[in-house]
Amino acid sequence: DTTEAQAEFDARIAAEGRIEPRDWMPEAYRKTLIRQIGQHAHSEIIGMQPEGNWITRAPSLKRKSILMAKVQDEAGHGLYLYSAAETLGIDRDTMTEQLIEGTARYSSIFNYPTPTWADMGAIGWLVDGAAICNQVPLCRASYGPYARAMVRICKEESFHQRQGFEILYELSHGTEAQKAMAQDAVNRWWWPSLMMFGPPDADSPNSAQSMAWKIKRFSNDELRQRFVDMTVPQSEVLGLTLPDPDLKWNDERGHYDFGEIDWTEFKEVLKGRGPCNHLRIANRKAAHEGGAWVREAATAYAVKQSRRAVD
Ligand code: FAQ
Repeated sequence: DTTEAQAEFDARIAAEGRIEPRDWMPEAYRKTLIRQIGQHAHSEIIGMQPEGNWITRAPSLKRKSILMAKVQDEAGHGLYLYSAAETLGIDRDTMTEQLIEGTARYSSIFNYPTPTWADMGAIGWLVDGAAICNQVPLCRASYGPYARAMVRICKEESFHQRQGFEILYELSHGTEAQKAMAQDAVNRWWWPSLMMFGPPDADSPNSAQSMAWKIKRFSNDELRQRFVDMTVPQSEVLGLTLPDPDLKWNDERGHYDFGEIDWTEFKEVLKGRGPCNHLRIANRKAAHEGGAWVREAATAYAVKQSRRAVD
């Protein structure tokens, strides 16, 4: 009986319990999770491209091996997240189709280019930093498989953030040209990183319901503020400036004030008109098509093995 199942679901959420794949859940809860976890998985997979761009050009063998490991971690995160989404009744092929056709979203941040090595530092420091702020509370999301996937992902993101900070620290304490390159990367990545948290609370159609379901634990603006507060002191250690003249400590609020985000740019990127949207999808499509023979071979092998098991 649905009313009884709904009451049980509500009670579980109220008691900070976890919803598991076989439990009854409202269809809208399932849909929201498929949307958010799917977008999150796509972000990890598309997010391999901006950094993948530098693997062949990393400045040393050590830097190259660290970067390769980071990009592989991102692939791993994408795979755990696709698996978590699959427990809700959608399959990975369908999600991949949606991504390639352009009907599924992924994070706006991965539509910006990476013209210099310092971008690897800025992505680690700012993009992974923002990802951690957003994702640590998701370790307590009400849906079990998502929350559990987040625990390992957050540990790896913390390491990624440190490695980005270290790249920028080295550059900002290097030659004038290196410091200028680090500053330029920070100038380009700062505002798009703030956009990762999503629209302002007043324009966030999904927040209220997702918070009531305890999928999201904090609002977009709350997490954005947390990120700013965490990052400003780190920028001081780096000796780099954040490109916002309005950024200053507000004693009364106990937070940093910051300038107005360009929401027109955010909306343009979401509509597919960011600097690299076309390239990212074209690359993903080519990789998917290029990998078709691997999927076919794996399926043929699995069929053969299962026949053997029967014989
Ligand atoms: N980009 O009502 P809300 C990473 C969409 S980190 C694109 O506020 P919600 C690690 C939103 O989907 C990046 N779209 O939505 C890494 C919705 O559209 P829809 C991935 C955005 O869901 C680091 C509409 O706007 N992290 O990959 C964005 O309650 C380095 C209205 O927004 C996650 O996905 C955006 N920035 O809150 C990898 C975290 N913001 O579906 C490689 C999990 C909003 O209604 C290298 N996700 N939209 O058409 C979340 O926490 C939430 O989904 C939010 C959005 C906070 C992103």
